[in-house]
Amino acid sequence: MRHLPKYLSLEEQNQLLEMIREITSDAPLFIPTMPRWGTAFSVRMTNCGDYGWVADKSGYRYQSFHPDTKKPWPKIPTQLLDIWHDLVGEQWRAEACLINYYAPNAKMGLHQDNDEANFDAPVLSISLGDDCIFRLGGLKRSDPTQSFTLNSGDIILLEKESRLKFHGVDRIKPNTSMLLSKPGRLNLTMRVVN
Ligand SMILES: O=C(O)CCC(=O)C(=O)O
Ligand SMILES: [Mn+2]
Repeated sequence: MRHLPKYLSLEEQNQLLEMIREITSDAPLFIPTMPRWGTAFSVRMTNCGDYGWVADKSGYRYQSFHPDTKKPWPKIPTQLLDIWHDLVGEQWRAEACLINYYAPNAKMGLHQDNDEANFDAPVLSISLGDDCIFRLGGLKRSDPTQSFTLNSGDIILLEKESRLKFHGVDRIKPNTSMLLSKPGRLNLTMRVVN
């Protein structure tokens, strides 16, 4: 896994925040639920791009429209596509950008990103707002894991051998950043879907 600490300046982070506000006014955060049991995630989500990742009783999948409004997802803003191209190159086109919002008590269990058709393309993930404890494991759920802090403006890339590594967010460290107007964290995860 590639970790680029403080990749984004404060100005760039604020620009992204403004774009996220516009996206969420068109495509509001929704509450994803676990397949089968219907238990709610602690994270709130929305998306932009050709496809968005959703989770509900019927499963985990990508779809081209918001699960509540049924409207197509907003486009991925140019600034985000520029970051993608700077780090990933021109070979791949980002088709989906998942936006995760973590309130102070939210977390994300250990999982693989494997709902995409192709694992050759990297996954690019941006952290904004409060720090979090990120956990990275191996290719098997039972492999040893290590944890480290992600700060606002950090980018990580799951690529090559690390593309399918298990990962998750143990917890948020509230009030470690002043970027958002209230405690919490935003994560933007860009992926190639098809
Ligand atoms: O919030 C993060 O840093 C990770 C999010 C994530 O792994 C995902 O949405 O698949
Ligand atoms: Mn993930």
